[in-house]
Amino acid sequence: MRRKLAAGNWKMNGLAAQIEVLNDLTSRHPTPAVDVMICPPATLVGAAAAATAGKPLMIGGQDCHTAGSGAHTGDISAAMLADAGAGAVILGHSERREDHGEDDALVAAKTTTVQGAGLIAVVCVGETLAQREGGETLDVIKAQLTGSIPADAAADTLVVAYEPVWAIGTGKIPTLTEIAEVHDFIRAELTGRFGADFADKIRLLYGGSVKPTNAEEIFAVSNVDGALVGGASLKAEDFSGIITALE
Ligand code: G2H
Repeated sequence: MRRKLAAGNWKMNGLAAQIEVLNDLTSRHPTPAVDVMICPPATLVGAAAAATAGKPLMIGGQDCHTAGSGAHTGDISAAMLADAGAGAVILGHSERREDHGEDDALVAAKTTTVQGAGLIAVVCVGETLAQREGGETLDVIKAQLTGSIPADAAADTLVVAYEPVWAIGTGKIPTLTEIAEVHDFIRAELTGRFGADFADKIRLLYGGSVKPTNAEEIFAVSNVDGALVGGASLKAEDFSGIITALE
């Protein structure tokens, strides 16, 4: 069975004092029944890994370069994140796709790099509001999955996050039926492309305005194996409620 995963994405939030949230979380959940991950900004990855060493809370990055090292000013490699103590990297988040023009081919290349560095790749897909209203959701998801997950992807280090762009940070979420439709579709697509053994291992996270108050109903949806949480991962009390709802 797939172990559930509560993943927090701090985005571009958090100075040194934010590490206290990790201490609070590990105190509240010394032996969580689900996997717990926090992806702080790159500046805090080392401190976050040090604060959670030996504790059941994985630290992840929010992006990385395709190359292992080299002349790429301002970038960070998967090997550097691993060296700092990260165990995973979020890839292809819609904010990266929008702010930095990341396309599926780049996300696929990053997925290969991240898995090659021994880290978990959390690959994000999701439709815009215009695409949903135009009835294109499943076509968009299919294209993003096909383009962003390389043919030689490893099942053991792959997580897929469905994040409808219009639900991110807006307080709006799709209906539970809509979430089920997309998650079932993603599982079926992975099965069709990689086979059932592969697809059954992949945790499918829902992301977009997940809060302690809506987590339980979202986690009851078919093929939802956890959540990728932005705003509600910044406070220990909120994220703790989401972990508890998943347990
Ligand atoms: C979606 C999510 C975290 P939020 O981006 O990845 O953010 O929970 O704030 O909508």
